Amino acid sequence: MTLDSDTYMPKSKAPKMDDVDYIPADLSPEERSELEEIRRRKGALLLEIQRLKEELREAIIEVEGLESSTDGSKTLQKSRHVAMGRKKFNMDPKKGIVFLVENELLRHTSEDIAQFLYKGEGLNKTAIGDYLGERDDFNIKVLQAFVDLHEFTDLNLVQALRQFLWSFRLPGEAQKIDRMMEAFAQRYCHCNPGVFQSTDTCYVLSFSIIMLNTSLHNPNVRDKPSVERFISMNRGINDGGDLPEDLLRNLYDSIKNEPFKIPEDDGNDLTHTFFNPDREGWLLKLGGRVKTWKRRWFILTDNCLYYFEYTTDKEPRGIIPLENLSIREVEDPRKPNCFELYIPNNRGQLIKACKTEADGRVVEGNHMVYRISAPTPEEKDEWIHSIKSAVSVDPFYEMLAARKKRISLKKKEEQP
Ligand code: 4IP
Repeated sequence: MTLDSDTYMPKSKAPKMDDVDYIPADLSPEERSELEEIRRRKGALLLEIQRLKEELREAIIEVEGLESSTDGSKTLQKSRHVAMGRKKFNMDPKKGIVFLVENELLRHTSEDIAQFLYKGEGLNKTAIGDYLGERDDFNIKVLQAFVDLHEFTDLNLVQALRQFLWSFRLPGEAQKIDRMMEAFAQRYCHCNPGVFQSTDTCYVLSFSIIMLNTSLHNPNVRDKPSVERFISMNRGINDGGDLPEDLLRNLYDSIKNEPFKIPEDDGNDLTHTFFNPDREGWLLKLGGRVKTWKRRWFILTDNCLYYFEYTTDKEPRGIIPLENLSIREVEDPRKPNCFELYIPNNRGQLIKACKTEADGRVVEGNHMVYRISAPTPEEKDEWIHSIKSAVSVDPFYEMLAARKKRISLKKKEEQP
């Protein structure tokens, strides 16, 4: 049993000094009243402590509220800045990045910027493509880091291209495309060692696939390549050898079943305009010493303009290679929606072309300009756009050709 230290009575039973009613019997009347006074003041103090505690609690709640609202406004301000940075980026990618870095919302490292572009939240894919396509060393590092964020392991080339071409929009400039596709091919080969003999093979096949996508899914292209044609188009690209037929068949089927999804921020689908500007339709062509307008079926393909008398004709009446030609809109007093093919800075040269005479002989063309009239202003614009794209595609085909040459040279070097 434990005893109360004050009264030496069993603890449970011992009256306590704290008990409001307890007054020891041996106290004098003065001591009693003093005790009562102490108890009264003690009660008052306890009440005061209680009140202070309440007050303190309220103050803490208030301070916490204040702190969280400061945090809230900081967060709000930060997200406003981020949104502003994104807007700036979409208008001018470089300025957008500078803004985000200056406001400490983004670190100026190629990895951090690549992450930001890869997440792409609120970013225009054309702007991402523009930034990644820039030529300076830092942007090239960002491009590298960006491409390295893509995981291509165990994906076939079409699946990898789907992922890659969806993450930004390829810019229209050949050099930029070259850098990006080179980075893609390197990354793909790194993730999938042994699939291709070299990154050149992967690069060339990637373009072959992108062009196949256009040919198969662009309604302007009538002549849809068969799988056999696709296979034969890619003969010898595996460092001189052929790629396995099964692989090419799989890639072909994959594209045939599902076209590439290409970001279309500005309403244009790059693969339809840049890679393959093919188009066909009826146009009027002005010809002859005595000028006459002839209705001809025009086909734009392989960087050439072919014209036929009938859509079913096997042989064209004329072929105009577009290399070195320019195109301009012109007003004609007799026909609407006119445009002209011409040689820039021409000093009396004829446009290189050929045509079939009435007796079947094929002769050189004799035009300084080809004046053409489209049925509607819209068709005129579309033809001009397609022909311009066909002309601008040139450096790009040269680059592809250079790769192919490299592959065949390698093969020759390897031969004893
Ligand atoms: C012909 O007029 C056609 O306009 C030809 O166009 C044209 O050749 C001839 O030019 C022109 O004389 P007629 O049919 O009235 O004879 P197409 O070949 O489309 O029929 P181009 O060079 O425009 O094709 P010349 O320069 O060959 O006379």
